[in-house]
Amino acid sequence: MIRFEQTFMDFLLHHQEKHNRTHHFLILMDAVISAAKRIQHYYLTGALQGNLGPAGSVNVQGENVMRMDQIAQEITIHYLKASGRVIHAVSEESKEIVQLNPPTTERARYFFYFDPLDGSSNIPHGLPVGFMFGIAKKSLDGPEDCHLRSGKDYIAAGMFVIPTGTFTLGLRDAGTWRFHIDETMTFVRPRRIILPRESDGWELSFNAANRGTFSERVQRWIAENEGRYAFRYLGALAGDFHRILANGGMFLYPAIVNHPNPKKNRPQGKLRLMYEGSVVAFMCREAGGMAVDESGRPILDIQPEDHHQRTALYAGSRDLVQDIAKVLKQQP
Ligand code: AFP
Repeated sequence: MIRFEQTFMDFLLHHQEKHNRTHHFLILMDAVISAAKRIQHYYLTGALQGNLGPAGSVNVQGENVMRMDQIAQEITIHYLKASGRVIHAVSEESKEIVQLNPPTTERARYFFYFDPLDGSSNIPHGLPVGFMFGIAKKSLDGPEDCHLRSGKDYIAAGMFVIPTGTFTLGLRDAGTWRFHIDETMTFVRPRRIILPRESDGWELSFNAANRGTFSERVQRWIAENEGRYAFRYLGALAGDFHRILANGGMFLYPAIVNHPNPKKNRPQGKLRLMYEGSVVAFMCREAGGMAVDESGRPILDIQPEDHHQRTALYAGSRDLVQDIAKVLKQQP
């Protein structure tokens, strides 16, 4: 007997029909899946094709752009545009908002916030990187002002860990789901992810080399708690958070406030709110967890003032994040 798995598209079709929704979101997600698969193809063959090196330019964040960043950006914009469903996209790779379709057309209804290849330090080695995205929908009731959306306004957020063939998607009020790629390059076998409540397998994930640059209270919290948990760090948010979702614990990228070279301090944090922090926070909430910033405020409540705004991030099992949030809320 041949074993047939439920595909992602079948899963999503059922979800949309169950909730009496249109097929527009399905069409958008088909474009996103096509983009992710094509990026994965370029990444897998990147070492042989000479695509894992620098591109020779600097992005909006002042970071060196890799050739794969450019390829992934071009691929994603192509498929988003072809879907006809996206009004505009905000990408780590583009300072300006990428206008795709006028909001006045009926079928253009989404805003797409993404980092097409997150975790660039892993690129030269061909090690795991992420394609991360959040999706918000235009206001269907009143005039659309295309304002900056906070994470709590997202309708979905997800990440592909490339090239491992795993895809995780959070759907508003409908859980966080994980899919795996099969031999026909189809994402299959939906499995709902709930962050484990038992602390036995919990992990902490942060850049240990930065430890001395965190605030004293964060350093103290780490010193008091780290003995209880395993420690893992890959340096690509999608991969690190993938583990946290499965095993529980917490990913943290705190504000850098005690760097020996004060110019290197990052009191706002390093990660980007709209296409990293809010994406992770959204999946976290739908998996039963939570995420806060350096002041202990829920990430999903932060109203962005800039598309490329940064944030500190503490995301994972609710009890652990609540515990550090208590410390973060205290006056320094
Ligand atoms: P880049 O894509 O700019 O390399 O950043 C990756 C990232 O935003 C995120 O994926 C990682 O969790 C984090 O930065 C790693 O940062 P460090 O290299 O400072 O640990």
